[in-house]
Amino acid sequence: MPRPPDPTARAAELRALLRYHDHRYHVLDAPEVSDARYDALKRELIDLEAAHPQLVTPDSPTQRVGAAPATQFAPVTHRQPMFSLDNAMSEDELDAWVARVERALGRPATGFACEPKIDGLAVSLTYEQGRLVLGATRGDGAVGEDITANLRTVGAIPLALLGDDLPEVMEVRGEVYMPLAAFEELNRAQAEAGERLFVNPRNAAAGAVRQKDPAITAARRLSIWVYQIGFQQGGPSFMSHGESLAWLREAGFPVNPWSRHGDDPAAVLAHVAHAEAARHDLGYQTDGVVVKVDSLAEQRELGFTARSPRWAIAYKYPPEEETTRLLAIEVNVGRTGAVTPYAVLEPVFVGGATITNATLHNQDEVARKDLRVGDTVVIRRAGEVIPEVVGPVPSRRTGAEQVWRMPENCPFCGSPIARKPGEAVARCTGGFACPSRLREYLAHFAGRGGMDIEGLGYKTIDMLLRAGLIADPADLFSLTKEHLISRERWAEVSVGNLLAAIDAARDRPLARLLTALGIPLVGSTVARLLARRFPRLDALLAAAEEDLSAIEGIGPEIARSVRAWAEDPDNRRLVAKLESAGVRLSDHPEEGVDRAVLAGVTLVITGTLAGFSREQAQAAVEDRGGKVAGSVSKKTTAVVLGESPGSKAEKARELGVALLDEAAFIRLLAEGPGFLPGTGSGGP
Ligand code: JCF
Repeated sequence: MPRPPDPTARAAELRALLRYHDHRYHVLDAPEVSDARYDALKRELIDLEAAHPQLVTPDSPTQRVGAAPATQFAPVTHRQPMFSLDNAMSEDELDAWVARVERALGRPATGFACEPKIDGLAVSLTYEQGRLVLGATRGDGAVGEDITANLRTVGAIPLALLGDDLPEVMEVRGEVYMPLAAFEELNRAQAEAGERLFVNPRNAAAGAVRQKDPAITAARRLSIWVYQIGFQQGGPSFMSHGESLAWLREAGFPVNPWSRHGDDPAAVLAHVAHAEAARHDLGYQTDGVVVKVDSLAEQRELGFTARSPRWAIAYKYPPEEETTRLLAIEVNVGRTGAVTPYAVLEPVFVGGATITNATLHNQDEVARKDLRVGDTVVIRRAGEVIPEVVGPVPSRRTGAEQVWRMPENCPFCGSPIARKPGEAVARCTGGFACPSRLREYLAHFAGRGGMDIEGLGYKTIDMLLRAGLIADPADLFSLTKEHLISRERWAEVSVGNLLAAIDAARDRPLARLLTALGIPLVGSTVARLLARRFPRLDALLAAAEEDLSAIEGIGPEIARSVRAWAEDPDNRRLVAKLESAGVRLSDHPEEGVDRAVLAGVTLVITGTLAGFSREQAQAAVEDRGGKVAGSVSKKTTAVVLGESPGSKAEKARELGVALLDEAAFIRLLAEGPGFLPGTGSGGP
């Protein structure tokens, strides 16, 4: 009888087998075993590790979904910035790029690397000694988010690299995407569950990698194509981009098989045409071809602009158009009462997504395009852009098409729809009595930039409206446990959470309340300017137009809009009701920091601060009357240096601009710039 194998050896063997089959399946697209056989191997390893927990290694294929749900993602400063690419929107622009490269090099590039541009999400994967230690989003290119736990669930991402000459550290970049088949299945499941559909695979993938719970990411069946080595320490060195891709493939990464070398621009164009013709048969979305100068020596010679490498360009496919039928024109009523027509279309697949609706913006737009119900219409989608109805195809008209008119009454509440002379938008006059307007208003009021009431999304709003519990936003604050308990899916805990979240919203800073109120033209930036000058709502609403437009950053149009809002009796009633519901209508003195202490000061912040997020640091400066700029110039008062600062620090040194560490920044917030060299009274 054969002896049972030593568990340590068998675990190692199983891990090797699973890794081998993962690679065959995800990277080579050539599985050798059935799913059942693969599952049996995995089961055996899981059981073995359960019996001998000391055998579990972090890179074991059983450890992909391991981490507990994240509450938030930690920031990650990229060791090398993750640049985005310049676009070429036509062959002429591609030619122009080739010419720029030739001019910069003083000779033609020796060759090009072409690869499909994947419409997904750029991520960075860091391997130390061949083990995956960090996975991050691109973020703003300098700082991304740590999504390691989620990326570990992506089967195509190797947890351990193959080969001997592995670098000590290697950062690899790629595009995570959702294959079309997975996307369609996901949306089918969403539809069955009565959940919202994802608009396209890119959005679905973006949502999946930012899940708090890695188990959800795992269920979304993402994949990756790897396209670039970033930071590297030790290991092989490469002469060309193509060589580095070949090495990545050997190490176990999925590298797109459509990657090709082109000797000259003609070969590049031929490949672009070839890839474009095949783009809809790939099983995933591409939106162009990335062309890179292949030689790494030439890449180094070319270098970077402020935004992107000079040695690469993204050639984008032209927008895609389809025709379909305009079945009807219906209207939405938004949070300001604006009535917006939209096209109801016979579903059509264009630009990688099925389109059923498209906004028509306003009445005049429908007339200008001469759209008639029943028309055959051209639909265009360009990349990320929302679908657009380009216009009718008049030659396809039968004569049965109907000219559309704005309805006289709101389809949601029956109130008259009115349009002020000189305005493009028509509005429902029903106020909060209009259920559509109230619903949208509440969603905005409770939303992120506004009162930020956690858990109060459309689902809950719909429940509250259906139950007749709220007739205006202030009614939220008089909800009680008795109102909510034992409604479908509402139990003790969920009710308690919602009421606590609503209660917490009574105490928001004035700027948030102002944003939440939905005054036309008042977004969070304008709201902050208004609240800084008028820390009390009553004073703000009583202020004359001239006083408002005297605030820096507020023009006459915004001033007029605030005045008009303040004079509307419905709005006055709402404010009074919010006040009696205990909502705070003024800023606390501690929120009323010295709002002029940084007047005239312009700061640039670079690197990561320990005690502030970027937004917090910027808000702290702006709350004190200062400005935060994106780049260093002679006008910069000082540059604040966080952890791992970028090139802005060097620029500051060059220009002789003061550099502040975090402690000095905190002092600056408290005291103003008096202590800085060159800004003291009487200083040069
Ligand atoms: O597929 C892509 N979206 C893609 C993006 C491919 C590349 O080769 C890229 C990229 C972004 C930056 N290369 C760089 C350098």
